[in-house]
Amino acid sequence: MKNENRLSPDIINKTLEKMKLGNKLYFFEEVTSTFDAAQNTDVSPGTVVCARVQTGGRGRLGRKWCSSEGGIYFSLILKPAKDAGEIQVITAMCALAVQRTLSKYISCFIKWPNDIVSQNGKKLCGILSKAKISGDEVMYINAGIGINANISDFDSSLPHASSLKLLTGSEVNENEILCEVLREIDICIKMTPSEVMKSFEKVCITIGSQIKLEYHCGGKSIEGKCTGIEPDGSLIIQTDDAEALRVNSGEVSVRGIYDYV
Ligand code: BT5
Repeated sequence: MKNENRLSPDIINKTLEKMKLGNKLYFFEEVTSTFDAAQNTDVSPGTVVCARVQTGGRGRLGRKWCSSEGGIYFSLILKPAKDAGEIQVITAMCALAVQRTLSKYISCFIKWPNDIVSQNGKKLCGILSKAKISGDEVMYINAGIGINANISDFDSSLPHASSLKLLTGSEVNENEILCEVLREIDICIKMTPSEVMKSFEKVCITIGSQIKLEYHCGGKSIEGKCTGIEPDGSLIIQTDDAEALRVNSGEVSVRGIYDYV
């Protein structure tokens, strides 16, 4: 990879100098997960904890996040306005910011609730937000974002994964992408939750699709058509028996009827 395209803490620091988000950057060559690194670091709202490689990158429900060199792995520390319930909106806001950034490179969409996928349904980014809670208080929300920027190959166990480099045929500048995502988050953060969700809906590939909801508890699955998203980020599903369901990302995973998207 060309040196100028690799993550560089000096370049990131210089670019983010005047911004609230990213005002404090912790950069690591390798961590287990940026969630762990953030736990062991003195973080405040706006802090970014970024790593070139994660040896134990995490997805939802104990899934693994492949974090080899060429990806952009970071946690952004955000202070929520009210409570942990906002976590769904924060994830949506980050997804919107990443979709807006990556669409400058390639046509891409949001797959509810936390994936950015290319036109041909390949996953380019995953987002996982966690609340740090002390007693009754939410201390902060850690928005963890992994973007497949310059990864050259993926394990055969990840047939739905791809990277910007693989899909566009050229390397991308990781510093530009990280800084642009933070700039976009800074814009989205000033929007109301319903404004975020309206913009989210416009680029969400799940809406209007026939999908399968896989419940995390009990192994139940239901098919239906996704008709929209509530201002709190919940998905609205119309099932064949005319009953509209509302589900949140803690309850279900979404699959296409025939494929991943
Ligand atoms: C996610 O989970 O998509 C959330 C990923 C969050 C990663 C960031 S990186 C910075 C921060 N620190 C961390 O440790 N994590 C966060 P989920 O929706 O559960 O998707 C996980 C699934 O995506 C896996 O089970 C694989 O099938 C697939 N997968 C794993 N690595 C991938 C990759 N690099 N690209 C595309 N798909 C991947």
